[in-house]
Amino acid sequence: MLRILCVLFLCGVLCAGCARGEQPQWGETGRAVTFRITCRGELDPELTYRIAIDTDGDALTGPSSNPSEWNNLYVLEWRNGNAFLLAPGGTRTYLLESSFSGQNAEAKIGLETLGSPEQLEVMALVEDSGGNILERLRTFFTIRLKYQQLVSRSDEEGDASNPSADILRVSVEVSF
Ligand SMILES: [Ca+2]
Repeated sequence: MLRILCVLFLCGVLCAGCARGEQPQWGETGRAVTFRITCRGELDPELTYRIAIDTDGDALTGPSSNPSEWNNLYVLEWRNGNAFLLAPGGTRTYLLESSFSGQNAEAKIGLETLGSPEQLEVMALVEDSGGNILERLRTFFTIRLKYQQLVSRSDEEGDASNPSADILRVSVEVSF
């Protein structure tokens, strides 16, 4: 049933796009960011892959590695292989422009959706179905959207015993 609803929703969005026939405006309004997590092994849809996104512009106060402290942040997460964006107010949006295959989970988000910030502080972790944290970055990292097109943070290989949870790299790429 959920699958059918998703397909209907997808068709609706695609048709709406065709009907408008508008070209995206590039520059500030057309910018998007693509978030990508790469793991040592093939991704497991039973695990939850989560990225906290802080947009307050203060590089000293990025997301902690404790998800219970993420209530005021945007959170991008892949559950059952599907990508969702949770906004600070609690709104949950299914992300069409996303993928989950092989070692990579990816999702693209328009910058306007995040309130058009100039900078992001990013933290990533992997949880099992019981909410136990299997892997996390040591610290958050920062991308200055006006000046950096791609920022990649490497993580130690083998620090998580489950290869599907072992993050090797998290990257954030700006598209214009
Ligand atoms: Ca790792």
